[in-house]
Amino acid sequence: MSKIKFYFILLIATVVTICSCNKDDDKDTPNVPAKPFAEQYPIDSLAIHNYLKTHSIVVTEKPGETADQDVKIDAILVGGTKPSIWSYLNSPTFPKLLYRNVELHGITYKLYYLVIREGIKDVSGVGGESPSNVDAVFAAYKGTLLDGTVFDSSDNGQNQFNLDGFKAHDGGAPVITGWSEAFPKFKTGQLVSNTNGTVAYANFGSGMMFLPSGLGYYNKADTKIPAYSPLVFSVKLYSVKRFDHDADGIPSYQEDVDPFHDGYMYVFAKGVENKDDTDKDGIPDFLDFDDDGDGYATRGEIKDANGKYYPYDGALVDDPSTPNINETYGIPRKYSLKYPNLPESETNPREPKPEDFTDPARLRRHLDPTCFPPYQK
Ligand SMILES: [Ca+2]
Ligand SMILES: [Ca+2]
Ligand SMILES: [Ca+2]
Ligand SMILES: [Ca+2]
Repeated sequence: MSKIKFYFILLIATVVTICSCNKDDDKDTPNVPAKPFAEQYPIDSLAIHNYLKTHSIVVTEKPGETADQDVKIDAILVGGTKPSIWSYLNSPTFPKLLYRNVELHGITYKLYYLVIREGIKDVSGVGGESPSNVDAVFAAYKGTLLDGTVFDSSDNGQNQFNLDGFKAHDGGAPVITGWSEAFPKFKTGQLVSNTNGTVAYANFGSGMMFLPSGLGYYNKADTKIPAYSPLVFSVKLYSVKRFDHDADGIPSYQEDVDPFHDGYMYVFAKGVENKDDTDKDGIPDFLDFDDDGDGYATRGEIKDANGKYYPYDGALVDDPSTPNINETYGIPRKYSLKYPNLPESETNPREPKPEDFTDPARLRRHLDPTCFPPYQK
């Protein structure tokens, strides 16, 4: 079976299931019957709001050590004066409590997340990257229930968590929906050491997620997590692994083609509008090997005259080994109709000016169904 088909079947099969993140074997604890989501969510929402208003945090600052950005959560006692997590709501400085709306299960979840520290880019351009909801992350985390019970944690930073809603693949484990919805709001740092299986990162993003049970395990129970438990995670986002689900040469996160490039891509039922589906065939671009539906595979449409793939946005430096290609050009707009048989080259005097590579608002040619692919017969 082709890789593309494999991925697509996986997605259809699992897109609305709730996966687990290192969940313990739950054979001994039967699941309780599933309630309507619209019935459970208001209960969770109230509990989460109450939690945010009655708990405070202390963050460990130990750069270079595993404990850096560990979060200690304390209940605020009556008369206590510590700032609640809620006091950081929309704060102009970090920590910042923010939320995003997640449309799922026929309701709108308000997913709160706290950005304690924003991951930053270093001088060489590493770090400060956000995963999309279909990438994988390397992260440390600690999961607690609202009563403070710790049900799971990992701080070695070597486990890969796939946010994409598929079953395990490419060395990563699937995660609960809330992780896929919240991790894109955090940013990565830089690997500074990797000795004897212990990794250390600097400048990584850290924070917390407050998940209603519908974005967690819902009615699935185990010995540590009762059914219908809202979940609190403190997280450290170390690094991101990008996928190219449809193997068309464009990483999935760059197939996030809605006008806002919001970092989220979904598969919807046919007939439901999907802003990340260029040709509206029901298959979003990140799973569609012919994004514009013109009968030519995207993979062939993003090659230059020498059969080399254009980088999506253009590389930082021009590769000196390919004198006829300027790698700082991303995938161009429609191929020149004036000189349809000439390679793009900044050295060829007959070559049209490369303005069609540089306009950031250009419609790249693999997304333009009127663009005849120059290198395919
Ligand atoms: Ca792709
Ligand atoms: Ca999107
Ligand atoms: Ca499509
Ligand atoms: Ca095409």
